[in-house]
Amino acid sequence: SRFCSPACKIEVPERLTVSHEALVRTGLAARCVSIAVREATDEEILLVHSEEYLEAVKKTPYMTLEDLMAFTQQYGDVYFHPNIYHCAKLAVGATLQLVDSVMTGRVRNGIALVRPPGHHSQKSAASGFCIFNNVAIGARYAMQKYGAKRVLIVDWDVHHGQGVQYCFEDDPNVLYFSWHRYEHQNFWPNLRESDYDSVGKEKGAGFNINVPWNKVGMENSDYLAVFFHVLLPVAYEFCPDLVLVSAGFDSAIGDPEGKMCATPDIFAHLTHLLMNLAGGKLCAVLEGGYNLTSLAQSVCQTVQTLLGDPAPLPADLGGPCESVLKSIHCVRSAHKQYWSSDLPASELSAKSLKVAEQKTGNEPEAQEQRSPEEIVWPEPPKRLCPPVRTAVALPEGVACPDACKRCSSAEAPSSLYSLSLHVLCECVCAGSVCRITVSLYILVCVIVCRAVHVLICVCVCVCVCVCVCLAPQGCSDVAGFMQAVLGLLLPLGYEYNPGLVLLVRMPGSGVCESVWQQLAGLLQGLAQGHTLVLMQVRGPVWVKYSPVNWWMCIQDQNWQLCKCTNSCYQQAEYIRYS
Ligand code: Q9C
Ligand code: ZN
Repeated sequence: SRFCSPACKIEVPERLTVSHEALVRTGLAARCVSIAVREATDEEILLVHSEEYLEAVKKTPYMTLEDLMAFTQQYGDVYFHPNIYHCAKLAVGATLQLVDSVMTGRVRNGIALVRPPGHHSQKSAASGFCIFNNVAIGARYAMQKYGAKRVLIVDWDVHHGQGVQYCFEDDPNVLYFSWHRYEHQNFWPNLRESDYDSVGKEKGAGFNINVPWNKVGMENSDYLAVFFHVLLPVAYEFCPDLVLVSAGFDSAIGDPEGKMCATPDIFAHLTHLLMNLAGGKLCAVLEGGYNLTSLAQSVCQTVQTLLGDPAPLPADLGGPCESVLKSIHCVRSAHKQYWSSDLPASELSAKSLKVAEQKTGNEPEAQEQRSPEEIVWPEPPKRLCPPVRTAVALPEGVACPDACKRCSSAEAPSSLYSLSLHVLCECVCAGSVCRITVSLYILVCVIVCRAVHVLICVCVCVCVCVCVCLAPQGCSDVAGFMQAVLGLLLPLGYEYNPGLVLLVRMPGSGVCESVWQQLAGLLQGLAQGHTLVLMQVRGPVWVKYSPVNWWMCIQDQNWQLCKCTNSCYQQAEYIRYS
């Protein structure tokens, strides 16, 4: 239309309709609670923006087209349609309704599908399709209204949310993380301050984290590597009360702005990895995303994970590319003095480094020659949606934990019990051959005895065990333990892509409950959530596993994923975990 300048052609209403239609079509919308939107008040908008700017925007619905043009030209890559003030107030209002719902505990988490986006807008300026800074206002609102002490903002949009950075750069209560296409400052918004060395100012030094993508075509393994080696160690140390996600999906494959190659299913993992923070309080707010197919798929992956369904198997991950390793190294160096997570970048998993070496220098730039419309990728496969989250096999007299389904003694197979112990015993003998006939990859993580000893046994097919010991310092070293989990165990696990995660918690392992829960939660991003946990509590050994479908398979001693279908569930009346 005549309101649309070329720069804004891609920020279209269909972005919301296709996303919502996809949620309805896949049955995900029906599993969500819809929250009514409202307009934000002036007072709320003024949490971030100046009075002059708000008053100026307020006048735009009444301006002539010429005046609108002139008004627009003060800013970069943004357009003022006569309706946009109204829409922008609704976008902020929807974000705040979500923050209310999550902070009051009405819902655990959620996503606000809004337009216009917000992360580029500043105190007194619109920018990059953004009028009001939805997420920044959301953060201030959560702190003011609910007393949130620390808010983490994760900006996975492909652009730098400079508006959010400016808003919080001297504020140690808001940790802002953004990765963004940068290409050594050659990509919009071409700011010097989008580079890794903008770490925040004064009291806020260390609370602004920029990860520049200096090449296009970044893949799933690049995104995960940045989460494992940069964001998550700091996020865990920061210990937020609330996580806000500037959820732009222009970082997904097929996007004309981002030109990246990460597939929509990666957002299931990114979401999962953030869901253990802040007691699960997570509000995602839509920012960019301009390939309608990729956008809708990515939104569905995010929502399905927020609903609690296990993440899909990560497809064929390598290590991060050389350019990303450099960025990771630079960011970690710049932040070293502010955070205790100071593993040097050279301790990235050996395999990652090897892959990176092989790639050095001669990155194919194939995607660059293709126009985004020509890029094709398979539709993400249907994900598991197990009706029971956690089943437990308990000795008599031990109470069933909340939200778990107890297996009756008939269901709790002694064969499972002995088989699992057998697996354990075989794996504990480092380097010995696993004699069980397992055709799936199994990632075994064993925590043994007094000193915190993490033993990761990776059983490759039928035989070989690879064992790694780390963090033997003892139980007080929670930070060291989490570092080992994030910096080594998870990257290894994701590359290895097991079909089952077997977790063994020995008594007196010294791992405190909260750290144990984090470990178990994080590892459930692997193997489509198929986790088998062996625990010993005061004497009798008992077994806890999740999702439920595993005992059936193991009871059969057949170990076939395909056996874990709905027919398993029908044999017992399982409760539904909400
Ligand atoms: N090739 C968000 O994603 N540049 N904003 C457009 C046209 C501005 C993106 C240049 C991109 C702004 C929220
Ligand atoms: Zn963007």
